[in-house]
Amino acid sequence: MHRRAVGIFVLMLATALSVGAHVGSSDVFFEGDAGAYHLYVTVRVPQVIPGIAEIEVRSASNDVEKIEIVPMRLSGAGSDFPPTPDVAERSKQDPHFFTGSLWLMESGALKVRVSVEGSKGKGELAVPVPAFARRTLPMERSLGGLLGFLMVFLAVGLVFIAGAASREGNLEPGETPSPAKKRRARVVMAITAVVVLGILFLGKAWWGAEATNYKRTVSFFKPPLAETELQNGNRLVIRAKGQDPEWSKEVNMDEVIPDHNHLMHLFLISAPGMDRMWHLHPEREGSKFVDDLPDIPAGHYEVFADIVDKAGFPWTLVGQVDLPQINGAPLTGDDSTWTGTALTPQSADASVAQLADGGRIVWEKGSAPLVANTAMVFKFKVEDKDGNPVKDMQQYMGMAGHAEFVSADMSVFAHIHPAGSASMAALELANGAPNGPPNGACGITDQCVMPTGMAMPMPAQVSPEVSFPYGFPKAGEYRIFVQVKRAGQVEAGVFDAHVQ
Ligand SMILES: [Cu+2]
Repeated sequence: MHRRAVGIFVLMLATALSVGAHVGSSDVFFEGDAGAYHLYVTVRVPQVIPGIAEIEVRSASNDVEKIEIVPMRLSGAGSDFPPTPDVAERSKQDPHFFTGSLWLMESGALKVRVSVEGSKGKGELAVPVPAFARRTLPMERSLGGLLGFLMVFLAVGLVFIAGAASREGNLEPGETPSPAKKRRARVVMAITAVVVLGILFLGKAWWGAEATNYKRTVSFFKPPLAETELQNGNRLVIRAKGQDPEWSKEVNMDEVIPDHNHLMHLFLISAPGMDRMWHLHPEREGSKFVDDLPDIPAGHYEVFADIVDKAGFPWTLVGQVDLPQINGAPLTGDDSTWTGTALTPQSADASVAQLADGGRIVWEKGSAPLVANTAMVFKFKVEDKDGNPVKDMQQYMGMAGHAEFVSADMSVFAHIHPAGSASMAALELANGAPNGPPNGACGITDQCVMPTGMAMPMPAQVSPEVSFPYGFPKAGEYRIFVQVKRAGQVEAGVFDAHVQ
């Protein structure tokens, strides 16, 4: 009952707000190692904060005996002193699967620490969780009616009880109250009514103050917009325009931190249809970002710009831009592009994407339908023109691949890596890099985040198989852009998916 009361209070205070990390896709998906144990972790972030996050952990091996989970701040004060962890419950049907619920008490850059015990000893990892309120949960009308009725009943009852106590409190049984006592009782009732009304008034004022205060603290999480401007024919300028004045105070664009080699990952996707896509890396100039665009046909483009603030909170700035024909510089560095056919519902669920050299990327999709709100592992195999696994795979920005999951209406945009949906910068912070992204240190997975401008060490072999843990947030048509690098060339396989 007490929990329910707290819940009602929280529901009433929560205010309407929307996305932060990614767009329309707030759950966190993760794949990585806790010591000797390979884990898949999903964190279902609550719609309101404070709220309950649902944690799902799947172990790849069957030697796990116990899993403990605890929420903490991602970095800074509080990140070293966790509360007592909860023990995740093992599924009776599936011994590899563990679940638990955690209260997230504050907004911002948090992490969930997962500790594993088993026959191979102990292991630990941390999954970054951007926590933010996303919607209003209005009070149900029936509940409001019931509470209103109870309030009136109690208030009126209190007045009558006070009157009766004064009038008949010290009468003998059977005795009738004197006119003087009746008069006094009426005065007591009037005073009680004034006091009760006063308490109700003060209560309403307190409630209103709390609600305003809550609104002020969470309104920070209104996502900033990407404001674009084209200068000198091919220079795109991107500014973050906070929808709330508090935003620019909280996120200083001068203090964003590099996330897999770049301060910003900019995606331009043609709309509607998504038949063209660019993945670019603008440079920062003061508090704005600029990019000298490559050749781009005239058209309408959706803009998604990923940045990570110094606390490790990932932001996707969203905007649109109408571009004239751009005659620009050739693509350089990590910049890449893809052109193909438009997304149509009929073309849904393709599992093979042809590459320019006759090779292809094959999505090992399996026969099961794609279902929303289900954690999945998306596996892709890169083959040469003879159907053999390619041997020329390289790291692309420190990883075997990058994938963008985009819904047909552009209301969902998620930039995913083999380690999952968390930004690489946040993963490094969560797992103990004290001063932001480390200098070439590798985190819990074998993916290394390198500071901007440093040469990437080329590992001997990058597997021609790349996988991404993710789950579609809602039903509909999606396009998945899978980007890999082969022999110095970035290639994209594009897959359309119908999600139930
Ligand atoms: Cu990426």
